[in-house]
Amino acid sequence: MTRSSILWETAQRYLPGGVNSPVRAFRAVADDPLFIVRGEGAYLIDADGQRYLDFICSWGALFAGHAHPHVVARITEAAQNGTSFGLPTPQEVELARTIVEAVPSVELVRFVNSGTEATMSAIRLARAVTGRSLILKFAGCYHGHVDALLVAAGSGILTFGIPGTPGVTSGTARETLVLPYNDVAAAEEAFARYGEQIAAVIVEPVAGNMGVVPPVPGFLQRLRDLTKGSGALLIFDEVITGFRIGWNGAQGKYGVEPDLTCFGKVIGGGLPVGAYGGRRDLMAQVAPSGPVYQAGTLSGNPLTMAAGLATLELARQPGAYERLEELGARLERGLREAVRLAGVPAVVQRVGSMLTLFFTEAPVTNARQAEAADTARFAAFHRAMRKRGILLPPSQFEAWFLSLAHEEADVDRTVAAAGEALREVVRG
Ligand code: KE4
Repeated sequence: MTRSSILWETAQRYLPGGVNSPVRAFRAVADDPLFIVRGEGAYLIDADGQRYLDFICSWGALFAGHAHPHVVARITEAAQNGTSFGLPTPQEVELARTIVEAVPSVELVRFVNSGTEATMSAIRLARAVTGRSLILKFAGCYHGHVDALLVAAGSGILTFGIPGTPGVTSGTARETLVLPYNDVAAAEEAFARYGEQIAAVIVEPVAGNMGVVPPVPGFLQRLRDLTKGSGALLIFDEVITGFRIGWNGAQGKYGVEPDLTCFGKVIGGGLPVGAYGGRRDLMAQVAPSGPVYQAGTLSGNPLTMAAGLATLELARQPGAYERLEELGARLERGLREAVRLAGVPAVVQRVGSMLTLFFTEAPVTNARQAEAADTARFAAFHRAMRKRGILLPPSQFEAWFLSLAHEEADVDRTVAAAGEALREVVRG
């Protein structure tokens, strides 16, 4: 018995499904999960001493790579002063200022402890300031496990949502409309029919949770125009893309300013974090400056703030994003060539340092096309890559991430392994 298999057996005795988040159970790739004991730069080491080149990067949070000395030093220094005070600290003011100065649409920001809390708070604020109830989201976009956003599309494109999981009531789901991503006509129809009832549209400006699906030209701007025209708010869920695809996030890349933005992952440098922010007149409605209640014992935690500040200091170094763009492009080129040589129907979709290899013929622009991917073939590919010491996110519908710790040699090794793994998968 390996240490990992003993841990896996034990974990299932104490944790639902043996994990603290479903995707970590590796069910989508029909494999046993890893138990990680250490991270080093672009690498993870499991309980049996196996080293893996890591493309999960804690689902995008580890922008600077694992255990970066600068990040560890800042967390250690903060920890030596105490872990939490439940009172304001200088670090939260400093990180808030960094975010406000980096993202033009954000004039005030509030820290919370997860992306879920960020989106939950943002839609509560939107409903409060508009006095409306309806939320519009897009199939394939994930915004955390908020009841109002764990909603599946109704029977027709313009029918209200149905609970996406047991425990979400039909009453809650009925206040959420779910449309196809990148479908401008459907969004126009929804606003024509329900515009006056819509409190907010929430969207991943680059989808990462159906695999990487970029916005088609004009999609985000159309959402901006439709929301402005109807008095609804536009919320960008930049929990993944914030400080990941650029210093100004997806809104900077695509030139569309939302009313509210949700952040997570990178701004906490691997410690629990979320944040929501936006126009001053909106955020000023949040308690205690306004009536919209939201609170959190560990919000703005000094260790998280220290990790976030250290990570953003590394991100804003000259050339950081250019380097990630070069590595991402190198990986994309290499994977496309490997797919061509193996003769496998697959597409590679990338924005900056986040990408997905879909086992499907045609480009993916929405959830229905993503769901057409051959998930069994992805699972076989994932296992073949793991066997070669390359750790991909254990689901076809996730993004691979590069960090500042990845190097050209890591990318070239991954491309070579992918060539072998694809040939193995094709042989079946
Ligand atoms: P958390 O509550 O997990 O911190 O964030 C929720 C969330 C919100 N918005 C977006 C765009 C997100 O991607 C997420 C969380 N992402 C997933 C992976 N794609 C987290 C991994 C997991 O659930 O274990």
